[in-house]
Amino acid sequence: MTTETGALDLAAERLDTAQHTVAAVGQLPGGLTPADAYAIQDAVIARRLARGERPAGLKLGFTSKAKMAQMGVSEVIVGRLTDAMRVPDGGEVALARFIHPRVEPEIAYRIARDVTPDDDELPVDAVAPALEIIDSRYRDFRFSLPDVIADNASSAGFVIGAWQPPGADLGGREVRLTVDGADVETGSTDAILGHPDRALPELLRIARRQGMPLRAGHVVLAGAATAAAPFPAARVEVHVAGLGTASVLGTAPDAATG
Ligand code: OOG
Ligand code: MG
Repeated sequence: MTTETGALDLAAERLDTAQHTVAAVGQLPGGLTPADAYAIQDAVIARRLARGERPAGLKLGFTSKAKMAQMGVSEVIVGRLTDAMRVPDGGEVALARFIHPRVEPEIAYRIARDVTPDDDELPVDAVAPALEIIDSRYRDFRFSLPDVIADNASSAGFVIGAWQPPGADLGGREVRLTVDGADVETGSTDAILGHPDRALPELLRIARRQGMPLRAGHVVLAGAATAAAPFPAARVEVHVAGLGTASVLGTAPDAATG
């Protein structure tokens, strides 16, 4: 049975308020189907777009065993990125924007042109190392699969390194996540579904099923290659062998003056 629209709207309002007031909420009532959960996500995104944000792409979640094990979830999910979530490479982000942010190393693909129903694969014109900032709106990052889908897959921010032409094999590359230069997570791009390029058909399949458009210039995040790490007031950097780096500085209010 599907949940009534009124209940879905209420859940969306709760999650949206949690995001922009930076205050965690409890999990949603049980019994939601994945379809209900994506309907809530749609309503959460509609609210953000109504405030002037623009769609910037899509992200996959739980494409690696490390992430599935860390979060106790075992199904690939999709969330939406907006321009308000983007942080320039090498830039700063105030940690006060988030409830309990974590950061993870990712691979980004750029969509070459608007995707149509006739496309049987995603047209990609560039690839880049990337960081994703995730921030569950649920207390203690505790959620069920429908909860996290409804919460836009914990999306909160993203950083894209220098775009490069596609073509080189992105499989089997070492991935490192560093904080102030020290390794905190290490892994391989093959942790992402066996090969990061496998994220693309998976994304196309779910995006189509859910009616999520993909436009020229949109970013696709393939999913973290390692578990996520807490995002501290420090410089966080992703290093992907042969592909480069992307970094962001988390800033906290200065205790002396604030
Ligand atoms: C959900 C987001 C998962 C990934 O890369 O696997 C994700 C979460 O862990 O809170 O972004
Ligand atoms: Mg991610």
